[in-house]
Amino acid sequence: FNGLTNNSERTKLSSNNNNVPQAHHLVQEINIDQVSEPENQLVNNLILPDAVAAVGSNKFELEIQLDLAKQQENPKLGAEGKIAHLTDPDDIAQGELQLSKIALNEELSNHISYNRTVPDARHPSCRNKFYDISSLPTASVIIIFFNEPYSVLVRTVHSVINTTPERLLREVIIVDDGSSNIELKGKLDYYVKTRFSDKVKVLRLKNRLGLIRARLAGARLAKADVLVFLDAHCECVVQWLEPLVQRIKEKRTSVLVPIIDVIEAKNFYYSTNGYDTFQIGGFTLDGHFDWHDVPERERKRQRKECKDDIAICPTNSPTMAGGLFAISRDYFWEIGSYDEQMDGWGGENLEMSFRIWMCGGTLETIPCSRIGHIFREFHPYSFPNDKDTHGINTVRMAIVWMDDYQELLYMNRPDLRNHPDIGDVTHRQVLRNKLKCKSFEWYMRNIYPEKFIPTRNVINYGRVSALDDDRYCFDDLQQNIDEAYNLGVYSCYKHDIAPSQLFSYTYNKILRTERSCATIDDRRSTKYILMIPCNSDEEVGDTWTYTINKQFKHEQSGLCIDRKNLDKNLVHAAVCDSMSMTQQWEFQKSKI
Ligand code: LR7
Ligand code: MN
Repeated sequence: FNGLTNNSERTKLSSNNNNVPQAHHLVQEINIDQVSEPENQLVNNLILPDAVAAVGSNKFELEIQLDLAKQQENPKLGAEGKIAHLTDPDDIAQGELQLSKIALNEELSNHISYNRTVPDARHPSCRNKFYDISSLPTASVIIIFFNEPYSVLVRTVHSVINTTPERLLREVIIVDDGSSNIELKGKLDYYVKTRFSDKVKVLRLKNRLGLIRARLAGARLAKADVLVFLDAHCECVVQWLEPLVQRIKEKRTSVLVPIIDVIEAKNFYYSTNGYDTFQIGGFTLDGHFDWHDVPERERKRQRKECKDDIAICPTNSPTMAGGLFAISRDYFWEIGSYDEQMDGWGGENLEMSFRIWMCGGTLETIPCSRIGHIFREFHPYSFPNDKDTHGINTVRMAIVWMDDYQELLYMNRPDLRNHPDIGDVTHRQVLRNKLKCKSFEWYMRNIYPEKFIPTRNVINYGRVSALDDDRYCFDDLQQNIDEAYNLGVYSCYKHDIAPSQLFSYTYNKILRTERSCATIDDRRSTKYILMIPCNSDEEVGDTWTYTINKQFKHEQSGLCIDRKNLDKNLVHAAVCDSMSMTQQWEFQKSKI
């Protein structure tokens, strides 16, 4: 269970771009002319070729030597992906400061070897797999970055090279999306030239184009059979690439994601959560990616497809997180690459997920491929013109791909309705026609049938208001809805249904929101109504009767939802009383 991931994806945009530390006083100016071509280029490890030693006085060389010296202080720090700690009080303070400013302990990263190992977190069956390297497709790995901490980025490149058979790795393309951090300029160029073979290429974008166009720029340069995209803060588990390219060899139109492990931003701990508990992707109707357990439906399909070993069977995933995936290069372009007019960050992952499924491809998690990703509590950068690029991109996606389901997005994000910055999406609609893609309804019924739709298979939906008093509507009271929370009441919103007040009562007699189902919390003397996370109706046992007296009666306990003696605006379950006004509720709809 990737506990951090939901929060990471849903993190509020933060804008402390100016605070990105540029502490490397040794770099005064950039002069790439000083970089001499080494004759003897080494891909792996940090052995200095003679030709490079000769330019040891170069200021970048000096700085790199200092970096390496730092890592030599404790060469085993963080090895095997273990928790790492700084010891020097100044370093510790510096790390704390960076955590608060860029959501990552850069100082700690600077002390950990570029070549540290991570644990082999794979299912044991993966180790018995044989891959015929000489017959597999080759890969171009594309790593985009914007003001990424230097040592984190460099470690990502080392990790890719250290864990990949030479023959399969055609090239690593690192794309600088207009970073301002000076360490990522001349010093990085010098490092790449002197420490890596020309397998590693640096592509510089003149201006910041956002992650979607940065990936496109990298893809245009790539030459291998398969494109692999990675975030700039990843570390790979041994043999991560083979199962991906193998699968693409078997099925050209499969788009593949590894299991994504969590690397902790504060201590670089590589946490694996066991090998058989990985999750797949879903989405929420406010336009965000989220994680879910593999449903029984998919397990059934796998039992047919991979009789021998279900645990490592390719696992269909309705969506992907977006940052780490492999796709045939030809297929990437055939299927419409990306929507080039998407700016900044966000939305492209759901767009690509829906497009792949609707237009004839498959999106699969490959369990024998595992990659760690550093999850940060907030974004360390601000967004172009401070726009909500995630929201805008998501509307672009929804107009093209979601058909009538678009309305559900606006119900959950009223601010995105008729947003002025959406731009034109005609070319993407033309693409959808050209590729003869299926409908979103088809996608929902066949690829993500367990997803609950608040307006489908329901007896009623809308806001739930006290019968006689519109100061009381069911409301989540802005609690964290990714976890269990207590049902509350709040003033009914007048004009539209507020997302926090959107409830459904299903044919299965479940009282729920998009993501939570109502049960009773009987751990305390006051029996609060507990809303617990649920994806499908099958996940919760509790049912409710809507009585002739307009009560919600809990069938298992016989109690009714009551707003008497509100405590912190929370309702509770009480003995049913058909005369009590505080137990009477009705669904209302306005403007939907
Ligand atoms: O303007 C930018 N230009 C960039 O080049 C902003 C970012 N970037 C780079 C950045 O340096 C990083 O390498 O783009 C990459 C992704 O940015 P992150 O790491 O800030 O994003 P994230 O990991 O929080 O977000 C996830 O969702 C994004 C939606 O647009 C992207 O698809 C990210 O790739 C994606 N990350 C993952 O899927 C990793 C797994 C995490 C989860 C969930
Ligand atoms: Mn990331």
